[in-house]
Amino acid sequence: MNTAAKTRQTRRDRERIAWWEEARFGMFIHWGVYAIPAGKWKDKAIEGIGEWIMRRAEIPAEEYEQLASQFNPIKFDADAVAKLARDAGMKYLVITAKHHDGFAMYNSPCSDYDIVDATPYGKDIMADLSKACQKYGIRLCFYYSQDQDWHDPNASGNNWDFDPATKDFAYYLENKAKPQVRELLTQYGPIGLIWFDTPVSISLKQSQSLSRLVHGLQPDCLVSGRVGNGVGDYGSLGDNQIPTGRLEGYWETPATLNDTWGYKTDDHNWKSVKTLLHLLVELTSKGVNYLLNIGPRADGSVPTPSIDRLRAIGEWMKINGEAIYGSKATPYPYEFPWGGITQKNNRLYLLFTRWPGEDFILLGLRNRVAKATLLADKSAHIDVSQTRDSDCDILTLRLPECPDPNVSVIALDLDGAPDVDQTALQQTDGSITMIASMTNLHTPESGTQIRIGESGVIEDWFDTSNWIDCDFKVSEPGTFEVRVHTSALRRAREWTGGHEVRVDIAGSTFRKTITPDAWSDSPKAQYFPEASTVIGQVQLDEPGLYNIEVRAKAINKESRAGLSVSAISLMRE
Ligand code: JFZ
Repeated sequence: MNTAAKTRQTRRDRERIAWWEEARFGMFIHWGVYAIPAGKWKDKAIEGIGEWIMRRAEIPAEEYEQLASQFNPIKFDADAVAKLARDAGMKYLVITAKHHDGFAMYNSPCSDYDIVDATPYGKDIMADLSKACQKYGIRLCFYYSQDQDWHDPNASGNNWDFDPATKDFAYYLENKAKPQVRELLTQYGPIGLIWFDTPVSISLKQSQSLSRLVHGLQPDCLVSGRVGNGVGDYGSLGDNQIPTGRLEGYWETPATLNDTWGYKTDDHNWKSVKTLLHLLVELTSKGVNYLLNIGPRADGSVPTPSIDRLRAIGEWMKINGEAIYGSKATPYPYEFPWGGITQKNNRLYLLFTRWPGEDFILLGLRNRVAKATLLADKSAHIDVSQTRDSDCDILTLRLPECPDPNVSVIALDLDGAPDVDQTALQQTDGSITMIASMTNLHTPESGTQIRIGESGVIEDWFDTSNWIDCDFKVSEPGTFEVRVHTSALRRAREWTGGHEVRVDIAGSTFRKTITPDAWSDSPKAQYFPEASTVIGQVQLDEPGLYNIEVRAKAINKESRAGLSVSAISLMRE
């Protein structure tokens, strides 16, 4: 069962997740003794994310654990960290209690390998953080690596010190992981969620037993989907992953401010405030929580670029937060190049990452719009006019000057719940976009069946007897360039093409090899590359409803992703 498909919820499930759905935006904190090497080991730069240095450099556990004796974060200020989360507009805070390196960043009675017993600092930062979070109204949550533990011979992940053949994961689970989860849920007051991670060895029964343990100790505490095996109260997308189109169910994306979770001296690749706000729009408009990470240094201080960015987001949230908190995903089945849409009660929020200029047209909204309000300047006048043309509803807004070069928000008061045409309509720029979740999937009785994966992209297309089709509506006829878009997936981050497709549209048939004619520069493609392949040009002479079919004539056997179609697009020339 896919966690996110957990739409078959009990009333208890709905009660438990209500605060999290309202929150929409949280702080992740990756902090541990790995902040001491900070990406370097014996003067050598170690590739990859900072908290993985023990594994990437295959540091013997006996050597790595000496770091604890150097860990003395006298600059750590729990109050300042919780206040930073509050000032950023974040409503929950997830901190690494025990990451894959096995070191407990809290007072763990069941292990001496912890911040109180093994470091000169000797204080329990989680006790301080618990008080500070209560003071600022932030829900305290813990990240716990329940499967990988490179300090323990019975956990997964450390094959350079321990023989995998002798591991007894059940022993580890019962004698370290569960006791520590129990400690976290009994020592620090109410906990919002336990963020489990990398379920590599854990069985379904073991994932279920962990979830029962959490709910048994704190019934209101959520369990993240990375507890494994489709268990959990919500789903975790891949790191920094943005889905294609809106998602059903409950999802969260963990994301970095630069490219590492744990602090690295040399990672200065900080995302701009504009990019971070665009990511917030991308995720919230698709119904996905944004869990944005900071990585404190070994001395406990928080890098200034992190602080500056989070404070700037907080300033934006003060003005526009109503479009984020408690909002639900867009009622539209496709995406827009100008930004994203959220909805709450009988309001639509248009979050512009690109200001359209004087006139803005939105198609397919059947509601009457009573009022349009610019959140950054509620006194600004916005002319609203609505017409209908060739059975398509047209909303036109006459816009004021753009108030915020990063993201500006317009709220539309509707005459009822949003009612939107679900057809792929031709937009004012001539484009028509059919994202994967809008297509009809045709699967064979036997063989691998295609499906819409957790990130909204078609997955498991390895069998040529699968095919897809989609209707779309043309309002301005002409010659259209047809493209098929394919994306990397969580399980196959490298984009692969080489598949042979056949496309049938308006009586024309095209055959093409999937190659990257263009790469997407959208935020979602930063960590998961997406390419489009030009299929050909087609003449559509009449306005009206059309259909397009895509078949696979050959699948590249080298590809782990298969024919991972994310969208089909037409652009009028
Ligand atoms: C995991 C950790 O290994 C990492 O150190 C960090 O804590 C991150 C938030 O979570 O990394 C993952 C786990 C799962 C995926 C990617 C990175 N995934 O499923 O794509």
